[in-house]
Amino acid sequence: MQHEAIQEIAAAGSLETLQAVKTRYVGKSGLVTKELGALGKLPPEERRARGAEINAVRQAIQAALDEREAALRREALDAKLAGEAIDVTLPGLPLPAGGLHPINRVYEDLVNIYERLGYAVVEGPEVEDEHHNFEALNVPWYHPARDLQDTFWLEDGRLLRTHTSPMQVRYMVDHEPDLKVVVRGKVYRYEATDATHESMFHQLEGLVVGDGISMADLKGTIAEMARGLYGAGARVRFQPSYYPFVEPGADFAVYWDNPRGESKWLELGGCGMIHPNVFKAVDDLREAQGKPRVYEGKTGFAFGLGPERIAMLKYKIPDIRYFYANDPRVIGQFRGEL
Ligand code: FA5
Repeated sequence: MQHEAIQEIAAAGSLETLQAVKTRYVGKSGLVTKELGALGKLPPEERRARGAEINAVRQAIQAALDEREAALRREALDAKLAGEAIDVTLPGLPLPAGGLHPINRVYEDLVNIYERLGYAVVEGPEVEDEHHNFEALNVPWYHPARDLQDTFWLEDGRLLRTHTSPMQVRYMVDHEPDLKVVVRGKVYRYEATDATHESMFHQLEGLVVGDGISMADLKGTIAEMARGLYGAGARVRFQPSYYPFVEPGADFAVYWDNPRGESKWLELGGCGMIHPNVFKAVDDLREAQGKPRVYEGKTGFAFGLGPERIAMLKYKIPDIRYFYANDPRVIGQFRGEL
């Protein structure tokens, strides 16, 4: 019986089978247990020897059971660990990586330059009212300059801002001079699109107000930006221009000079010295809110430019409409480069 039991124990491939073997031999009504129970029927002189014999068998079986159980538990644990192990030598699965849109990259470059110069950076509402977008910027309803900017009107009389300049007004109403701020955000114009014009595009607006701010400060600031974008040798050009909210006004271009021979003047935006009528409109709005009039007699400059132009040259994108057409082949080129 011992021999059979040991064989069955060795053959038990699982803890369940082993448990069944255990029950059959040493369980309450197992074979060994029964033998022990039968001892009482033996004559007393045989009982002692037979008892010792059966006990030895029981101990041998029990020892084999314990050993097998430990082995089976070890195997189960090993198998579990092996199943959970991570093979660090396997090649990883490629994960699709995102990337920054080229316009946001240009914005980051620009904002870094202005933050270094101590400017605050803000955004502002894309849905504007007529007063902030036009009137307060010295563009009354009858003014021919309104024709320069065709506007998307909302049914409630508001509009999609046609430039970031209304934020000049909002920022001055909320802050007292001296101040330096750049505004980033989307603007909208109702116009036919072509390779360099979109109906939704972006602007970066700059505004500096204080005492004795001059055109020289404006030119120095634009030149500093150009150097930040295109390196120490960057050149800037100013040409007289007209915007109702500045006097004098100018358009500025930077010389894009690179070793691949793609050098050219890049018309970037408009700028000028803040028109006194804008300061007056700001003080009127402040007064209506119970704030002191603090802009009369101040001087300042503003500028506004389109980051699309910079991005088109920098990333060799020939048509502005590619930026927003959601063609994955365009945006996909910027994947993973953060
Ligand atoms: C303005 O929008 C003025 N607010 C800029 C300004 C600010 C002048 C402060 C003076 C003081 P303009 O309409 O020229 O100006 O637009 C400024 C820049 O936006 C342009 O130089 C150009 O880079 C970009 N831009 C204008 N229209 C479009 C368009 N349809 N698509 C893409 N970029 C455009």
